[in-house]
Amino acid sequence: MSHELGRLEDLPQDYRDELASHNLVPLWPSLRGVLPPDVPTRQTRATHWPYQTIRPLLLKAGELTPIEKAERRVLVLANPGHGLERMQASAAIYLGMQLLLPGEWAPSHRHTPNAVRMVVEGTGAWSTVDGEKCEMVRGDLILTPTGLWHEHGHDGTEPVVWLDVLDLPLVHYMEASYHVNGGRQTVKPQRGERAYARGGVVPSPVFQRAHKAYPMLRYPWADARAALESLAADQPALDAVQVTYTNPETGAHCENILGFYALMLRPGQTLPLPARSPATVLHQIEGDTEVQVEAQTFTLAEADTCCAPGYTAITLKNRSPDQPAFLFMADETPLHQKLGVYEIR
Ligand code: 1HN
Repeated sequence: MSHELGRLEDLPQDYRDELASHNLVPLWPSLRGVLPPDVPTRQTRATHWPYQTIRPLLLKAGELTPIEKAERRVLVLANPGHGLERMQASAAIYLGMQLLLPGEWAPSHRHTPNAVRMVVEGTGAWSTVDGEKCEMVRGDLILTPTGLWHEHGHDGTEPVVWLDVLDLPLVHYMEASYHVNGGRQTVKPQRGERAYARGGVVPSPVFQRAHKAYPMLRYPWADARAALESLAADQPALDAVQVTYTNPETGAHCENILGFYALMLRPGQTLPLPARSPATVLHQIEGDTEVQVEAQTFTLAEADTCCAPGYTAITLKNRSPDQPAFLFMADETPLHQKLGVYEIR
């Protein structure tokens, strides 16, 4: 049972002033705020960012701001519950939509926050990560984990857009966020997605392994989609047709802080997801999904993105009676699990 605790105003002003002058604060007036009963207070609000709203504004940014003046030309998907200036989708997740125009180059740098890109639109762009040149195709997931050099270029003819997902809010909060600029990388002939394309059959440890923390950097959508279709076909009773993007050498999450997944909803399927402690981001790769988060309902059209706070149940419904829907999902599961605060309610 929680009872009322003393308030700051209950204390004499001269005592409060004296505490402050010595950099001291009484705990009891703030105790319930930092430790609320039963469920955490969340700033994260369920928020929907339709791509049809973002796209023209992002193309306008392409006219207004040359790449040299931006380095990364991004519109940040900011959660109003946190305040837009904080540029966070949830406590640990940053989201941005990035535009690269034909011929442009976003120069090489590395930084402590981990990033991934989910390719949304266009062909001809590439990201070179740690010397590996990764082609960018719609639905591909490309990792730029902590500390690895990365740069983006575009040899095609149409705008290319991708969704950036970073753990920047957390790393910044930890006072551990910084970057280093570098020169154009030398591309080495290596393609992790080919060596590791066949799940159970991986390069042998002694001979072929690169002994890198991140052996696979590009996860082609064609492979993730095929894995989902196989699962759905072979397990007709399976509700959650979902795959996790993992490190193929360890089976662990592919990055340290955020988790990444692809999900298939069968035609007309409704999928309830239990309330779990981590916040969740959903991005529609193909089809249309109705997303219900507490009292709110969003309809995700192709390339739309939304987020939901932790400790909240989510219900997904594929709106098509005859086509599957495919979603990309990002969440804070590895972070919560490593810190021991992960819960399913
Ligand atoms: C970054 O390095 C990229 O490399 C995109 O494309 C977005 C947002 C915050 C900090 C670093 C990129 C970023 C970022």
